[in-house]
Amino acid sequence: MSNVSFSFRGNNIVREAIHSVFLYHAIKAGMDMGIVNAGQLALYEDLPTKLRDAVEDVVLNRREDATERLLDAAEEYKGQAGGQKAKAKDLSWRKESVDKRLEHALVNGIDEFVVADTEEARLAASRPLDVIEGPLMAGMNVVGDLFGEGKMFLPQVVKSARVMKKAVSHLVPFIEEEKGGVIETNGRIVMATVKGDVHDIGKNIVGVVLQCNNFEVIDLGVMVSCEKILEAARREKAHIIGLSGLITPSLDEMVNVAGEMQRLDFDLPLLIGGATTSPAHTAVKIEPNYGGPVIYVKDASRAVGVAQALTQANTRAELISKTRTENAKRRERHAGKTRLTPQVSLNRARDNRK
Ligand code: B12
Repeated sequence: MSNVSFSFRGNNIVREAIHSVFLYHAIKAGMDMGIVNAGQLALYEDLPTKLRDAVEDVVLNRREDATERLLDAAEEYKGQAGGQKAKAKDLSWRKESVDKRLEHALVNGIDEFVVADTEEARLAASRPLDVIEGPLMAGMNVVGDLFGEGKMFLPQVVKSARVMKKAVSHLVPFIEEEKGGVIETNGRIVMATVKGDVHDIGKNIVGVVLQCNNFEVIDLGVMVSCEKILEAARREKAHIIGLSGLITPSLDEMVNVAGEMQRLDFDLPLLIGGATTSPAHTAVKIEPNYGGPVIYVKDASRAVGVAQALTQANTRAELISKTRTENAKRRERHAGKTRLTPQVSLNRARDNRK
């Protein structure tokens, strides 16, 4: 990547802006591989408008005088530290609310203050888990949106994930502390991120929270094949299987796991979670493949209630039948959506007006 900005050697702010603008447009135009220095990459969204416009004029060859204008703009930044370094020194964001500071740290991959800020948020929250499901998840959603829009790049998301993991590991002991002294296990859960998917932050949080509520969690890790998951469930005599998935292909893999559970005569409840999963997909695509209970779980807090209800004789049947009814309703609604009667023309519709 750095080749495209070589003529601006010594002016790191401009070089980083060129990298970021180039990547943003090249990826949109179909580029699917590049070698970048993640430490020398500005956030497209954060580039000063004047500089971004000047760089875009050059990269996209938008105007005759683009070169002169970029050379002029570059003068302003000569000799200054690169964007990332300058940014690290600019601490004005430290004056914002703690939620905003956590978001800033996640988006910019800054781990320096994240433990202190997470602690501040924890002290203000009623439960440590609220910090994860509140500001930290909100911050990761901003990261996800910027990434989805092509304004953040994978190396930057990796940095965000590291910051998130640091925040979560600060909170884990406090989540564990809430557990109290009870040792008796509520049940055994085999959890995995499905084959092809590497996302594990959410799954790990769910695992910790379940353990803190006296569930024995057998975490098989990420990219786990269906065979391994089902083998482990049989071997460990699990009471529940939990699948996590965050990318679209994982949705199909979950359908596959459900089908295999049916084929191999499983009857364990199957919990479905992760950012791309949904109640609708669970009801429409996954449940019809498996005769056992299939339950979509939105977050770690809800996972505990669902797991408890499933492992207690007096609540199990009710939860299962409630979920089946809800899933059936979702399927009906979905079928209604696809069974659209052919649309009439605008004039016909107007004629039909009463
Ligand atoms: C961090 C991140 C990464 C990190 C992951 C690091 C790690 N160790 O996990 C890295 C950089 C490695 C990464 C890689 C990729 N990512 Co990514 N990533 C994200 C991001 C920004 C945040 C995910 C996260 O950790 N969220 C915070 C946690 C706490 O939330 P959560 O996982 O949803 O978990 C909660 C609930 O869902 C639930 N839950 C989760 N699992 C389970 C399981 C059970 C059983 C239960 C009950 C509940 C439950 O409880 C949790 C806590 O409440 C998301 C965006 C987003 N908004 O989610 C994109 C996102 C998921 N990634 C995306 C993509 C495209 C990718 C890549 C394909 C990019 C690429 N081109 O290579 C690769 C995937 C590679 C692969 N094969 O898997 C897309 C997926 C789009 C899609 N529909 O397919 C997203 C949505 C970003 C986007 N908007 O485009 N990514």
